[in-house]
Order: sequence, then structure tokens, then C-alpha cells
Amino acid sequence: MSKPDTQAFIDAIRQHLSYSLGVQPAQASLHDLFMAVGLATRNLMLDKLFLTEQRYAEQNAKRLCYLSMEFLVGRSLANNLYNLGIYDICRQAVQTLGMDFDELLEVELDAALGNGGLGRLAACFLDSLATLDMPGYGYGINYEYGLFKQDIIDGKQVEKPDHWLIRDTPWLIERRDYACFIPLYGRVVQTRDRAGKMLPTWIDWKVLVGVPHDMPIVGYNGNTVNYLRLYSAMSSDEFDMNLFNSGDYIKAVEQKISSENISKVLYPSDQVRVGKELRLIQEYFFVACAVRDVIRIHREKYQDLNNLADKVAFQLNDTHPALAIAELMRTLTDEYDFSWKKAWEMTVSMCGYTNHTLLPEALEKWSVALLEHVLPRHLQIIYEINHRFLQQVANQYPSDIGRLQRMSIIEEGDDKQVRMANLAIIGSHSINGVAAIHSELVKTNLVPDFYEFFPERFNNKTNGVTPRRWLLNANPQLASLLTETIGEQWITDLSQLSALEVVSEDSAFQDCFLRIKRANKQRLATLIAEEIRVILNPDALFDIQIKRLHEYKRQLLNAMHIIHQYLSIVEDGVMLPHPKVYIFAGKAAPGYFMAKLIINLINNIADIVNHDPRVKGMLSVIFMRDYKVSLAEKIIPAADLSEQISTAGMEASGTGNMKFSMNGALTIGTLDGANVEIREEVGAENIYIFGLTVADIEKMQRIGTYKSWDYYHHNPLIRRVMDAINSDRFCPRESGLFKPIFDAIMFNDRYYHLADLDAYIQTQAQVLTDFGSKPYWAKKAILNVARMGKFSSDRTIKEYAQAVWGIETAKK
Ligand code: 26V
Repeated sequence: MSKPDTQAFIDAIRQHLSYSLGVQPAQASLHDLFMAVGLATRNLMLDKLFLTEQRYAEQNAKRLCYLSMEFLVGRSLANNLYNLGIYDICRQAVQTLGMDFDELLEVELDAALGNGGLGRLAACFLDSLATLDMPGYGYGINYEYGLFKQDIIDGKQVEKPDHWLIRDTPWLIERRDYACFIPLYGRVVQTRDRAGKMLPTWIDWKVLVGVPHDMPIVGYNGNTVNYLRLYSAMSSDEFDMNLFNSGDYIKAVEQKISSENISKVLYPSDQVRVGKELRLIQEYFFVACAVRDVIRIHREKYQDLNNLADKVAFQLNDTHPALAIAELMRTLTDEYDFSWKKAWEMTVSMCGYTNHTLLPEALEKWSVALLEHVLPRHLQIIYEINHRFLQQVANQYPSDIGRLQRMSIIEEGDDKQVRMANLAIIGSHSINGVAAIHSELVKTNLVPDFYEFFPERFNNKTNGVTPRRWLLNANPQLASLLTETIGEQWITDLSQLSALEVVSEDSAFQDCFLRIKRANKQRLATLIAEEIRVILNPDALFDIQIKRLHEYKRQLLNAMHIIHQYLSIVEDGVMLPHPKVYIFAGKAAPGYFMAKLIINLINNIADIVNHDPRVKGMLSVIFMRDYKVSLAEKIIPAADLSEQISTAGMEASGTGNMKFSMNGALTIGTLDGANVEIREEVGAENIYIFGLTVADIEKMQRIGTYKSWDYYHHNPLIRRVMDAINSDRFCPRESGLFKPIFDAIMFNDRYYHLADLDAYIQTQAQVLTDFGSKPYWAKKAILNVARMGKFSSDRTIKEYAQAVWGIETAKK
């Protein structure tokens, strides 16, 4: 079926209501209708998927497998409709059926199969791969529970489960025909083959079954449809039969349940290690499924595996899938009889590793004892990889014990650990960071020994975001203005936005641009009025920080500035030149005490500020609950100012920063992550950069000069803010509530809050002054949009494809 007309689409919806869902159209609920529309849309995608597969097969295309524990897809309906080019047709069809299309879109639950940046990046990459007509597939876990839902009760975060699969989704297609067996536990014995060669044999394992569920991914223009293959863990009836037969029925059922727990829930903490057996099994489970899937597909086409490395590339999204390296080695040597040397050559040439964080608490390590228990054969293989590698190092650096210790995959000690980053680096031909500054820090600070040893492996791939979801879809009015002004090429070639440069000072264009921004702010204000019962002035400056709650992201710095501003109005009689609205949203990991306390602080500040008649109409503070992709799509187009204020050197890249700029917000930020490159692109005059640099911080660390108390004693404004936090001013009903925040800042601030606070306050003041001159501000905002070309994930994917994966566009 090619592009349907409205009537054909109406017919398809009716058919699905009646015969796929079994409901009479007159009785259909909104969710029924959503399902029917989704299924009608899916059919169009499946036709294209079959054609895409055929095309790849004819061209013997090399394929990329993007291995990721997380894919933060969000909603799919509107996105799929846009990419298929049938958004308006569908809207009409739905309205003809007497339903409100916007309401229908709101029925879809977000697929929240990720925590934050790393998972959302994976979703943007899949969109770009399909749009570029490249054979690239996602492999991950079909979590039954996505990232928890966040409620706010008495200012505090409360988590609720996100049982998203409880409702039907049109986007996942179960493929029992491609299910595979995954062994776990057991032990390794040495046997001999007929020729007398020693064969390590893994025996007495238990087995999981991995059942793939495919989510079709359609590229813009609908030419290519790839898929995201997500695995559910099931128990194996065959295996359980032994237990059933031996009469232990309850034990057999118990084992079934524990198998099915493997894909039950997404771990909700990012940036901290968990070290739990369940997490380790999750990591192994999905890469083992992916390796089997790739080998099955390859053998169907080419019979043997000799050219596997010419036809498949694996990208490891952080170290979470690093066991793929050991699994590939095990499969090639133990199961397909390749020599170690040949298998290793193939493995290294197939794998690439992306690092997404420098924070030491996020670097994965697994206890040797746990690995030995769960994956005894893989542990042996890791030891063998390590042994051979350290021999090479020792050859090059004789008797440099320190270097050997640092580079070893095994960290010695009472509880020996396997360092997953070392495994990933040794087993990959490419190692990249996600922004220029971050990639440099990977080389110089994180793993300098490895950089010295394998300089050619290290490279940078600055992140990007898909303009389809984050501009076309999220901000349709701005998208239309862009298309009217410069044509629609920007949708697939974002560098075309530079054609806007010439209208950045054109007053008619500025008016249109500002009118759209105001409409977006009005829409967000309406949503906030409904949800939080706070009325906002759409002409105020909307200053927005939305992202995971983490100390290094410094939502607290933002809160300190708000307290300062509030106190300067109510105590010093200062008047702001323009009214200001602060908007926050973000989840804290459930076990992260300080992050949750910061949420509590922001909510309490909001409560007090929003009820204080002295700042009425001048200052408002909003914390929106349950941040997720679909909420980001509503907030970002309404921003005037984007907060990207992490401690320099700590935010690997950031991608929210790109989404905001693309939608005409200016950035206030530190020289961290991709902010550095955003400044290069938009020009220093169109971004508000403040604060310590990485070099400043390194210096302060070396000589130990950051002393919070100095700032406290020498700057009365800072002291006033800190004292307010320490007092009960923002917690009148819970005395002492925020004392731990005061103590963390004053006694052990790893994030340099007070060292940057004064510069931040000054820069915020400059922002407010500049906002007063509409043409001046509009020009800057338009130039931000015009100069965002680099930050399309299409650019990022082309770089990976060319330099790391060796895959190509496979057009008709
Ligand atoms: C680590 C862990 C540790 C075990 C528990 C679960 C879990 C989940 C995620 C992570 C790694 C998080 C790293 C991360 O999200 N990094 C972000 O990656 C973005 C995309 O490259 C980047 O823009 C952000 O700056 C970076 O913080």
C-alpha cells in the first residue's frame, strides 16, 4: 500500500476496530481508536519494512547493531505519521470519525525504556539511521516496567511503577520464531575432542529464553523502515520439564517466575553502579540474544561466519553491553571452532565503544566472584583476553608494574573486580566520547594509559538530536515558519537552517518568530494552570532546567540563584526589569538522597514564592512532575532560556542543550560538554557562558583552593542564600529539613557551587537586561536556530557510519 487517501485511512481504522480489536466503531474508546490508528499506521510501516529488508539483502549490505540497555523512545504515533508523510491525512481521518486528534495523541503512553540522555540518544540515532536509509538496528530489553512515574507529595518525590505494557501497544510485534536460548550459571569442565585437543565445556547451566519484540522504525520520507529488537526473558518449558517430571511442581513454577523477572524492570539509577546480580544478567541476556540473532541471520545468507566482520558492526552504548566482546569470543571459538587469533581479530574489528560519563561512581565493575557464579566460561575468556593483552603491554613497558595494574581488566584486592571499561577498550577498534571536550578528557584523564597504547582507537563523535522529533514534531508552528522561509530541506539537512541568517534582523520575520514563541509559552502556561493551578504570565522570561536530578547538573545552583533573587526583592526592595518564570522538571534516582532533597527544596521554594504577594507577577517557580519525553516536547518550544550549568568537565555532552537552541532558546551555561561546541557555532555573543573552566577546576583541585567557607564569609549575598537554606525559611513545617544540603555545600562540595554562584548571578542579570530589548533578543534566538545544523543526529550518524561502522546508505 502506498500513501493512502483520507478515505482509505478511515476504512483501515474501521477494519482494525472491528476485526483486530473486536469493537464496534460506535462503542470504541479513545484507547481503542488509538490502537486502530496505530495498527493502520503499522501496516504501512510493515510494507516498507519488507521492501527495506529486500533492498538490504540485494545489496549484501553491512549492518549495524546498536547494543543498548536503554532506548528512550517516548511516544511514536505522531512521529511515525510525520515520517510516513500522512500526519494530515490521519488527522482528517480521525476527525471525520468524530474524535479529537490531539486528545488521541495524548492517549499514547511513553515508552520510557531509559533513564535519560544515553537512552534518548539511542532513540535519536535509530531515527537518523532510518532517515539516512542505513541498515542500523537497535538491540535491547523489552522491560515490562519502564522508568518509574514520579508523583510529588508534600514537595517530595514519590515513585510509582510504570507498567506500560499493561495496555496494548501497536508498536511491538512479538517474534516467537526468532526466540533463542541463553545459558546461565553452571561450571566449565575440560574435555578433549576426537583429535585430543582440549575443549573447555560449559555444563550444568540453566537456561533463559529470549523472545524478540520488534518495534518498526520509519525514517523521514518513509523510504526505509528498520527495527528496534527488544527481548523479553521467558522460562524454558523444556528445561523446567525435568523439575515437573521429578514432581517438584512448585519449584518448577518458581523457577519460571525468576526467569521472567530478568526483563521485568529498568534500573532507575543513572550515574551510579548497582552491582546486583539481576542487572548483570540483564546485561548479558540481551547481548547474548543479539549475538545469536546476528549469527542466525548471517548464516542464513552466507552459510558460514568467515565474513561476519565484513557484514556486521556492533556499537556498545556505554559499557553495559561490554559482555558482547566475551560472548563473541566464546561463540566463535567454542561453538564455531575459530582460532583465538582469528576470533579476536574479528571481534575487535566488529566492536566500537562509546563512553558517556567520566563520573567514577558510574564506571561499571563487576565482582569476579559474581561473574564466576553467573558466567563461568565468560570469566575464563576475560582472563585469557587480559593475559594476552598484559603480555603486549609488558613487552612494550618492561617492569612497569603500575601501568600493568592500571590497564588490567582485573582490579586486584579483597573483592576482585572486572573493569568493564578496560574490557570494552581492549575489545574495540574504536573508542569515542560524545563531545569534543569530553573525548579529550577520556584520553587525558580517564584512561591515559590506554590512549598512549592505542592512540589510533580514540576519537570523538559529538552527539546530536533528531530534528524530526525535536523541531518538526514538537514545534509545528516554528517548523512551518522555517519551511515557508527557506523550504523544507532543513528537515533532512539541518545545515540548511543557515539560510535564516539573512532574516535574523528582519522585523517581519522577528515578529512571526516571537509570536510563535509566545503561543508556545501560552500553551505551556495553560497546561501548568491545569496541572499545578499556578497562573503564569506568557510575557515573562521562561527560564527552564529539565533533566535528571543530579548534583553535578547543579539544579541547586539554579535554586540558589532563585533564592537570591527572591530575597533581593523582598528584603532589599530590588525590582526585576522583567517578570521571570522558573520551570524545572526531572526525576531523581529513588535511592539518591541528596537529589530527592533538592527536588523537595525546589518545590518548597515554589510554594513560598508563588504564594508571596510581594513577588506576585514578578517571580514564579514551577516544578512539573513526571518528566518524560512527551513532556519535554511540550516544554522545550516554550523556553526563552535554557539552563546548562553543570560543573565543567562533568556533563559528557548534554543533548537537551541542543534541543533548546534548535527551538530558539538562548543558553546560560558553563564551558562543559557540547555547550563548548554550541558556543563555537552560535558565536560567543549569542550564548551566556559563565563560571569555572575545566582548567580552573583542575588547578583548584591540585592546590586545594576551593573552600566554601571563604565564599560564605566574603560574600554577604552568598551567605544570605546559604543561611536561608539552613534555616527553616523554606521548610516551616519540617524544621531542619534542608540542613543536609547546607552541610554538603559547606563541608564537601564536589561540584563547586559557591565558586560559580557569583558569576552565575551576574550572568543572569545580564540575561534579564538583554531580554528587555525584543529585536536584540529575537536576533540572538533566531541565530541560535540558524546555527544548529551541526547538532542533527544525522551528522553524528554519518560520522559513525563512515569512520567506525563502515555501513552505507542503501537507497532504492
Ligand atoms: C549508568 C548506569 C549505572 C548502573 C545503573 C544503571 C545505569 C544507567 C545509565 C548509566 C550511564 C549513564 C550515562 C549517561 O546517561 N550519560 C549521558 O549520556 C548522554 C548521551 O551521550 C550525554 O549527553 C550526557 O551528558 C551524559 O550524562
